[in-house]
Amino acid sequence: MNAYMQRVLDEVKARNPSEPLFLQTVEEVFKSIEPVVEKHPEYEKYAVLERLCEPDRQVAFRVVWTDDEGKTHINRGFRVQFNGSIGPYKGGLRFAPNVTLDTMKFLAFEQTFKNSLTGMPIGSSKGGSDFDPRGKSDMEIMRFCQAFMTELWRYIGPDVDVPAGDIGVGSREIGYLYGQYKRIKAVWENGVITGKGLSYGGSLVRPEAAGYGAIYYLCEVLKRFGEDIKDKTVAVSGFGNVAWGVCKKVAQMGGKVVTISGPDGYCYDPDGVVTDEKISYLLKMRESGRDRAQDYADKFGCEFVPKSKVWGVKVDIAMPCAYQNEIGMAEAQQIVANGVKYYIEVANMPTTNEALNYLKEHCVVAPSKAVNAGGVAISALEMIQNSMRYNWTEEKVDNKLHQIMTSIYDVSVDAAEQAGFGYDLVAGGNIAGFLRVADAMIAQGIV
Ligand code: 2IT
Repeated sequence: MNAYMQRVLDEVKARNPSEPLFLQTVEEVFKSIEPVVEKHPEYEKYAVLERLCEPDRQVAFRVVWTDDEGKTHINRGFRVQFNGSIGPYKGGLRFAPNVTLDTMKFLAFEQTFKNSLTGMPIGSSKGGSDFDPRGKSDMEIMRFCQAFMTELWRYIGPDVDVPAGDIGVGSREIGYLYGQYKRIKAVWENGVITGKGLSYGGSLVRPEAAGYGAIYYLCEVLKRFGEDIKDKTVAVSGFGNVAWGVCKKVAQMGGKVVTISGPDGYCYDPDGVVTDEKISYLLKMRESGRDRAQDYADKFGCEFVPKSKVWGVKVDIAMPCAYQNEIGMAEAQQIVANGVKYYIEVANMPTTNEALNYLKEHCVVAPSKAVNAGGVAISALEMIQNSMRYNWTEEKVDNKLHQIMTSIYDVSVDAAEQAGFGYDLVAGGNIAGFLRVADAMIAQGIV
């Protein structure tokens, strides 16, 4: 690695001794952007990489709430505002027991590149809490969301930082969070949060956006190899919002998602998650708060494999839609051994760096930063609609999503080729995302 990049990487490591996830994504990005950093000596002069790797600010706060029995609980809340050079900070909120500052930092760092790739004016952030939504009543969820927003509101705003959902934060939580923001500020700042319900400023297609966008991107990849999605089998992990959108779009296009999974194991459905009933059942499973994949197998009479991941199933396309680092070397070897030709990351950073390098040697690999950018892209369109106080039709939003995903694919292919990587969607996504942010940072001076 070039001397400047090595020095910055050493500094980042020294400054983040207990943030392995954050270091993982920084190392992965640095590998891709080396040729463009070599070409631009001004990046070193203006300390672009140093600034790129240190968040603008990070807040941590106590969240105190009471359960239905009147017992008091304490959780930790976070918001990491990483890079504000191309627009107001933008990124989701994750409620899950394993959330730490490290989780927030890696997600916010990835968001910098993702949001830049969308071509929309959005900076990067991420937030959340180590609150575990599993088994909580509706009123407990509401009180938690209100307590969380009672701290968060002072750091956000439609032109400041705009949260949305992520794991554990769906339309119900967004509603409670928005309601509390409005109550505290006594204003209708509709664009302060995205993923809202349609009755109070949400955008059509936002719930499906991450999954649909992933499939639009996948279609571009398949096109390059003279293939399409019809009759292809797809392995999906997870059964949340993103997996749901993927199943729905794959079914519409004549393909078949044959697996879903949860922390308890995976379901193998050779007929595919293709009917309306099956696809809507995924939503019910999520709403139930049980976090249990076996419910699907019980309901539709298909095979359930406890305590296992889906990657042993033979399919054409693998699409991890669950959690970070769910694919390490062992899983990557299974995927390759099964002859999977397309490895399309959808969840944020689902692959360890070692596994990612291995997969790149054997399959066509697409990176989550680009593939799942449809979610935040439609969030940006929701902000536009809110500022106009006017809503676009489903067709219009869906067309824009399609265009944005095609453009992300195209700019990634071009960027990788120009930097000498050949057809490398991982490198291309990182480079294209980086260049726009670096340009804006230099233009705005040392800040
Ligand atoms: O990871 C992501 O891009 C999201 N959870 C969506 C963020 C957003 O602001 O819509």
